[in-house]
Amino acid sequence: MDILNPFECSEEKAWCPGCGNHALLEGIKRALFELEKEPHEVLIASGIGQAAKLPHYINTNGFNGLHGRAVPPAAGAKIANSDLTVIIHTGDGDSYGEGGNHLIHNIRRNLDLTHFVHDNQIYGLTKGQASPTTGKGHITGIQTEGVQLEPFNPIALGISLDCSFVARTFVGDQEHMVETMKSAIRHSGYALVDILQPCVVFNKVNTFKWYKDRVYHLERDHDVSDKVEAFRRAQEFGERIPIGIFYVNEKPTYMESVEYISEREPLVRKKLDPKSAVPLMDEFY
Ligand SMILES: Cc1ncc(C[n+]2csc(CCOP(=O)(O)OP(=O)(O)O)c2C)c(N)n1
Ligand code: SF4
Repeated sequence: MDILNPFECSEEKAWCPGCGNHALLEGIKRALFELEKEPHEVLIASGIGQAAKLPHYINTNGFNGLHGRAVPPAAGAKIANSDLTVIIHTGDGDSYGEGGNHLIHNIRRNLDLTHFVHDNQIYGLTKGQASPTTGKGHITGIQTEGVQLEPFNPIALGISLDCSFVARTFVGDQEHMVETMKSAIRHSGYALVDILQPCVVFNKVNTFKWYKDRVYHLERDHDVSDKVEAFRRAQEFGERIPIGIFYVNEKPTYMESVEYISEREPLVRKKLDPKSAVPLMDEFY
């Protein structure tokens, strides 16, 4: 244990040895430490799944909600306390399946949230059913003849919705992952980062080696403001898989663009006056 890192937590982890979540957890602790954040300044919100256990294993504020519902409480916390660094950790099933609607509309709202999707291309916690990112033809215990549907493309979705920051990284490239995490956390606006990770038990197709053999860095001169080129690169997922920051679209955040919020003090700084509740209690009692 690195006693110098205030994000360390001694809670025993309920993940298999070799699960990509271990490297991801180490990466987020390092990213926050290198950004000189303090544990009390950070909130990590998650839903349900193996990925969603992450707030249990890091020393920050945490919110563990319902499957697919990590984004709304994260958005609420940010609106109530804009000083917080709010980070969402979800699985691919959690955010691209059940919680897809929240993802879409929060990309549109552009709150200053960082969203890390642990993409193991499978439902890990519920024992290996296909998720939206599982490849076509992949045989699982339920999809016994192979997945019939085309996989969901989160990078293309983010770019098409003009998401303000869209990136992909891989747990097997720790330097790249930590730097991408730091850029996403520093970014003002909704930052969506798809993080490729193996599930060593239930995904025998997209293994660590499978990813390692395919991922390569987007070129240094990749123009993150070029939406058409970013979209073109987002189509590449097969024998070669680009990782890096695909698209950055600087625009006002929700807090800046909604007058009702931007003109008022965040809720968390308002003085409480318990007496002001009395007329309401009288009215409804
Ligand atoms: C509303 C609801 N639907 C379904 C479930 C069952 N469920 C729990 S976790 C999960 C899938 C988790 O997969 P993913 O989000 O990809 O995360 P992973 O476990 O792979 O990290 C499902 C379907 C649930 N708990 N609640
Ligand atoms: S089943 Fe898969 S996702 Fe769950 S802890 Fe094990 S390796 Fe990780």
